[in-house]
Amino acid sequence: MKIGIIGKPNIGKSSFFKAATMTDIEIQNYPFTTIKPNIGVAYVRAECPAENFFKVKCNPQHGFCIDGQRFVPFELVDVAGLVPGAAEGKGLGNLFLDDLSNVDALIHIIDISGSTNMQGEIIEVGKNDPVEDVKFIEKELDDWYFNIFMRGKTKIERQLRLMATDTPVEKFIAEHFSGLNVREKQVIDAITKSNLKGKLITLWSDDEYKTFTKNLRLISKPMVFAANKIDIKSSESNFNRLVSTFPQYSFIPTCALAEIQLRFAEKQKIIKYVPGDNDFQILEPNKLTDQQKQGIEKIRTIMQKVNGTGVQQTLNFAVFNLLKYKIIFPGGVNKLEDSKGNVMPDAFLMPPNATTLDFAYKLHTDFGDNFIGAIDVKKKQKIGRETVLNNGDVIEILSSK
Ligand SMILES: Nc1nc2c(ncn2[C@@H]2O[C@H](COP(=O)(O)OP(=O)(O)OP(=O)(O)O)[C@@H](O)[C@H]2O)c(=O)[nH]1
Ligand SMILES: [Mg+2]
Repeated sequence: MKIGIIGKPNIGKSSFFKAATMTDIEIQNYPFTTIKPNIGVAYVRAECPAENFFKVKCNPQHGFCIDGQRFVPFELVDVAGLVPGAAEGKGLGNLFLDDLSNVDALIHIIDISGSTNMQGEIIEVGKNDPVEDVKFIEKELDDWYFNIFMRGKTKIERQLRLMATDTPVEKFIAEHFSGLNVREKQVIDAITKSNLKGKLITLWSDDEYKTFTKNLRLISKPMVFAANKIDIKSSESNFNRLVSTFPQYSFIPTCALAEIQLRFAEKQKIIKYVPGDNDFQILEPNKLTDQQKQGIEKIRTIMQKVNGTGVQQTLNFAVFNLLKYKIIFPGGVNKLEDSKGNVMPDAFLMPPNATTLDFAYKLHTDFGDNFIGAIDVKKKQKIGRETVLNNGDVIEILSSK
């Protein structure tokens, strides 16, 4: 599972990425700092059953666990900034959207303070309207899908003519969009949502092509908005305006800069901070200058206002709310350790409809092929191969080998 970061230049995409992945990448206060994509590991935060349910200490082999909060890894991608007209080659163009073609969801970062213009140049705070930022990125993404569709339309129509009349069009459309990770089910949903069910593709109007590709984009690349730079004045009124202008979207106030500072201070053991918490504790007040103390208290004030820095909240929203993924832990009724004695060492992100059998295959092909049953370890109950798993389940797979 992979999530991409998108937005216009110079609004904090790489800062968000750096905070989430703790990798040392370039961040500057001018547009187009990032050209080549940054790819890294970010984490989703969830209750760890080891500490919270079984009351034992765990030893994660991937990700980590702090105070009963498990951090499970997934891939995050940060790309160059988009500017209006990117589809026609403005700015760096939109070729780098290819770097986002196989992501499952997008985090759209906005400068909520309105202190960057459409090209990402610094302007007076509040002079740019973030509502326009939402609109133009949507247009660029819609153009991206529309242009891909139009390039393949003739081929899709030809394929349909060659096939039996009842061959479903979604098969060919999904094939055409396979580079963007689009699945047949998503094409069917987009056709239904566009009221085009049963209408021959050759009879679709230009507007219907547009509606369909927009819906396909929304379904196959669901998006959450991070309203970044919430620490700057005038952000609050902009935030409220965005929420009322786009009631259909989800906006999370973020301060990527604060999250970077907190994670660094935590690394240096100056503070105790668990990513996603809405507060932190200063461990070594003597190590801080008055100025540093003031700075860190300013961060606390922002966190209290918007319930944390918003970075972890946005990552969690993308994984659990947009994609509806679930975290499943392998374990045994009689034994929570692996062969090396690590307690609940693994945690897997599974798609929404994943069954016990899917999980068996995720663990090992042999477990899937030789599946004879499974146990819900928390409930100590047998479950069937077709049982759809719940977030936080601990599952033991029984196999004949
Ligand atoms: N005040 C404030 N500044 C921020 C925040 N997040 C990022 N910045 C600043 O915004 C500027 C741009 O940050 P980047 O992370 O490089 O932005 P970007 O969107 O990756 O920029 P490009 O790669 O050029 O498109 C830097 O000066 C950051 O320090 C924030 O939450 N608050
Ligand atoms: Mg960048």
